[in-house]
Amino acid sequence: MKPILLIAPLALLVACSPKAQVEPAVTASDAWCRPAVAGAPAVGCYVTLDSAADDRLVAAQSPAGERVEIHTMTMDGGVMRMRQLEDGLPLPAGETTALKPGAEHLMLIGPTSGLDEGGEVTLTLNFEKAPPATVTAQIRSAPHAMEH
Ligand SMILES: [Cu+2]
Repeated sequence: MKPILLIAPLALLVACSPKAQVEPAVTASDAWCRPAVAGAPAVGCYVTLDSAADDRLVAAQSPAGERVEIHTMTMDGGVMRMRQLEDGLPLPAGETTALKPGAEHLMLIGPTSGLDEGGEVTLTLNFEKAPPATVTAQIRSAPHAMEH
């Protein structure tokens, strides 16, 4: 019994030691937006985020629209509805968070010019802790993986 009793407090000590500090940093990749059809009030934009530390996407801006909102899709009585995430989108440490059609996405409200198929727009993403990330989003109708 004695050796086991000695090992247990040691294991507790290891478990309680502080984790190595991870610098908050978010990598944004694979950004794309849907083309704006004439008169469309908004278009969806999508991006893949990799966060080193626990963080949160809190805001986004683009020169190609009046404002950018963070949305999610929820089922409501069999109907998919969009809802703004007022508190932003959590980004768990070390995980990949993909904003994609049918799930979390960015909504570019009041799209201006330059949102034609094949074009590009700039998105700036703001995080709770990590420095802002600016990405170039390709304008296309569907993600590459869904074109086949
Ligand atoms: Cu939306």
